[in-house]
Amino acid sequence: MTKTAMITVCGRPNVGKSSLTNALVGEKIAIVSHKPQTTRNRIYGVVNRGDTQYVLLDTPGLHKPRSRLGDYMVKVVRESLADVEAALLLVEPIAHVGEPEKVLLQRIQEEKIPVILCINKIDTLEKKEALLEVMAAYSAYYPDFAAIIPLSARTGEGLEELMEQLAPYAQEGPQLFPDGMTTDQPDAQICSEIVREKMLRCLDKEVPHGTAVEITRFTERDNGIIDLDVTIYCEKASHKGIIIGKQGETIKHISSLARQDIEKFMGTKVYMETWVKVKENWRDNQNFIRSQGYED
Ligand SMILES: Nc1nc2c(ncn2[C@@H]2O[C@H](COP(=O)(O)OP(=O)(O)O)[C@@H](O)[C@H]2O)c(=O)[nH]1
Ligand SMILES: [Mg+2]
Repeated sequence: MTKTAMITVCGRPNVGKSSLTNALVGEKIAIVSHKPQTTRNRIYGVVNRGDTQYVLLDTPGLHKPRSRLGDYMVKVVRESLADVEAALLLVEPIAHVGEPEKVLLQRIQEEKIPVILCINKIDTLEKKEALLEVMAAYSAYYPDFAAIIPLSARTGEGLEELMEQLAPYAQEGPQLFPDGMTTDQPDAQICSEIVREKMLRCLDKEVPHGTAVEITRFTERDNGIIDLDVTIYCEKASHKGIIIGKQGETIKHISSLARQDIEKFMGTKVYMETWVKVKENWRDNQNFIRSQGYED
């Protein structure tokens, strides 16, 4: 590979940034859920095409922060819009430019980054005319999109067109990631994210948003089996009860779903033990969020 391009994927929470990153990388490197604010960190996804390596930066959704963790997530978004070749602004197929889109476009303009508008989830549109209205609303607000591409991270529609549009942004430069490497996330990090994804899927309301997951042991036996100790932190004793569930049913369910995905990802058998601990108001605890890797 002789060319590289760094491309930020940004947008409001829940528009499908992580789904799109996974679809382009061809492997699940970022967790996905139907709840907003699933992604907390910047995650690199690597796509090798011909002589070019594209590095996609999957980012947290831009939102109004209500905790120090939220402040950190918004900072990650800001920083991911500097020193990249181009940005993808991912939007819902709705003919209205909202506040997060306006803020992101302003930032993109300040940094003078070319931006491609990606209208995601077009599989949900019954009438294709609706798409024209979305395009019209966005081009009226921001006439300088380098391209406008309707797509679906779910069905794969439009992804080829998107990759073609990205090609001109590649520049001569050293390969950033070795062949076969699809992300900068260490294995243990992906394992802890998978556990968090299952909590986002299995638990209601604020409970999963107040969780952090730490892999306290990650060892491989001679026969390849991996032993994982997982500690889940939650914000309140009442949340701990909910996560564990009646006779431990909920935590067993979460662990079993997570273990299946981790085994698939690691390609080997995994033994997993899970603990739940209370760490009050950790989302506002600077030292704790730093210890969880949410601060550099
Ligand atoms: N119908 C449909 N749903 C999608 C598409 N892309 C993402 N989603 C769903 O939108 C939700 C949020 O996706 P996620 O990738 O976590 O969004 P993020 O917060 O922007 O990273 C999940 O429930 C996804 O399954 C798409 O192209 N079509
Ligand atoms: Mg995400």
